[in-house]
Amino acid sequence: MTLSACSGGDKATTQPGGNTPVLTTLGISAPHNTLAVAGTMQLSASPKDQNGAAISTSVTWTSGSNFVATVTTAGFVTGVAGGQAYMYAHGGALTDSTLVTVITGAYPSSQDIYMLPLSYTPNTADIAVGATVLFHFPVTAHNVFFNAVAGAPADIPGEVSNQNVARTFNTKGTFGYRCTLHPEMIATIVVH
Ligand SMILES: [Cu+2]
Repeated sequence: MTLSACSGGDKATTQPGGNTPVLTTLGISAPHNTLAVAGTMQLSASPKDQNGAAISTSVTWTSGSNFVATVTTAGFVTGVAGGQAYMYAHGGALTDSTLVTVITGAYPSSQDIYMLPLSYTPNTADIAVGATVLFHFPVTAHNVFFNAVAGAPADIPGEVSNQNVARTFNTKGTFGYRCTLHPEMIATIVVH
């Protein structure tokens, strides 16, 4: 008897390059770095293979410290007490984590954002509604565009350097912004 090449299911899981998809990253993300006590947020995962393609893998979550923040197996986080805790994602043979800070006081009413070298720092800032953010523009020119999201303050357009520009955030929400001069400069301000 001669075995002929199988034209069935095996080929469906093999890619043109001949490499079978292998779970390579869990692709976890969090909407905020910071939570208030009793604040909540949903963590997410988008598992990818070695080629960056989505791969179906069930991901479950655990908390590094239930005293600071709890998390359901589905990734729903609740702040419990002031401190920091890693939230761990488990999928296949992989584990990844994201650090959550739970604050006990009010969110800050002012925040400084720096732009050295080619990134906004801090990349995610949590502020109180009505807070003022001071953008520190260095020698290298940058700008700030809020992508026309309702409730965002006015953009800081053009090529801005060697000055500080303030913007006030009077609407609660999550406001992404970017520099049109440097596509890699993307950041977020969360107004609580
Ligand atoms: Cu820039």
